[in-house]
Amino acid sequence: MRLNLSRWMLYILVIGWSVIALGIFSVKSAPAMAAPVPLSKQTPIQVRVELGNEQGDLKFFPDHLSFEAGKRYQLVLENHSPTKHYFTAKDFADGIWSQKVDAGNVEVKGAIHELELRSQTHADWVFIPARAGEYALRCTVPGHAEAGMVGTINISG
Ligand SMILES: [Cu+2]
Repeated sequence: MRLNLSRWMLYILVIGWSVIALGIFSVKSAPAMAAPVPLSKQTPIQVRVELGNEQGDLKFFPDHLSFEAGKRYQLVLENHSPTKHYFTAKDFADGIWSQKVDAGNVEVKGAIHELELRSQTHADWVFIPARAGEYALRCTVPGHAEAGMVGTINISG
C-alpha cells in the first residue's frame, strides 16, 4: 500500500513536469508576431466626389465609384455648386460598415444612409465596404436624378 502510493506520486510528478515542459516548449516555438493594426485604425484610402459643380451641372464627378471590401475608405464629398445636393445610395450604405461622418465640427458615428450637402459644404464619410455588389447612387432633390444626377457604386469582394 505504501509502495503503491509513492508510485502514484511519482507518476503524478512525471506527468506534471511533462505538462510544464510542453508548455515552455510551445511558448518558445510560437513565432514572434507584431500586433497588427486594427482595420478601424488603418490609414484610409481617400476617394473624392463632387456633387454638382460651380456651373450648376446636375452630375456627380465622378459618377462611378469603386471600392474593395475589407479596406478602409475616406469618401470626401464636396458641393461647390449653388444648390444643395443629396448623396443617396441606401443599398450601398447597407453593404458597408460606417465608422463615422466628419462634417464641419461635428463627427457622427454609426450607420449613415443618406447625406445632404448644402451649397459650399463638404463631408468625410469613413467606412469599410463589406458586401460586394453594384449599387445605385442618386441625388434625391426633385428633378436632379432625372436631369442626370445619378451614378453607380461598385464593391468588389
Ligand atoms: Cu442634386
